[in-house]
Amino acid sequence: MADTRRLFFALEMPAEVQSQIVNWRAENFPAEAGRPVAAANLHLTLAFLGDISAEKQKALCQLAGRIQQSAFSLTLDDAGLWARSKVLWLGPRHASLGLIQLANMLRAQAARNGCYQSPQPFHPHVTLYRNVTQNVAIPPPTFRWQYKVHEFVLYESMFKQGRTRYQPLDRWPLRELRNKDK
Ligand code: 2AM
Repeated sequence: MADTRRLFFALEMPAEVQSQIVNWRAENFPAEAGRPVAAANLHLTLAFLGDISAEKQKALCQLAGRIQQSAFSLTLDDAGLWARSKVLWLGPRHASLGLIQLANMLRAQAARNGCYQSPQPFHPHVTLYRNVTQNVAIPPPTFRWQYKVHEFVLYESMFKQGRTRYQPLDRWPLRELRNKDK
């Protein structure tokens, strides 16, 4: 499509967590488990926007900038396999209210601006493998990564020379928690 970019809002993952997860993945899954997502591409999507115009991007960025949301902690302590989409994922067993509110706000703003949003409820996840082979066993839930989320990011999904890369375009801070909010 002319003059459109494939965009989504997401949470960045700290580089040290990306590399810990990739090491854990290599130790816990067979090489033929599926197509592993590159370490630098591990992220948690909040709202997928699709291929959108610069005008729509600007409108959605303005709305994103008005979001008043507190920082929150993200714990990745669950994993699962979606057989239909052949995706193996990590996610939080209990998503914080902050995460759900932020995603719901961005998804509602996207929907109101004509970006199709899946009717499925938001299921926060980090995709670890795509095209998963049928018989992959999920390791026992002894893993746990936790980090504080201070901002959310607008990414462009780019496909070049056979590789997908997610390029951060813009970012917005979350409010730091005051003592009385903790
Ligand atoms: P996934 O990891 O579950 O595939 C960039 O493609 C990001 O947007 C991915 O994290 C992807 O989620 C998410 N996404 C959500 N809906 C999508 C769609 N319809 N097409 C492509 N990506 C989508």
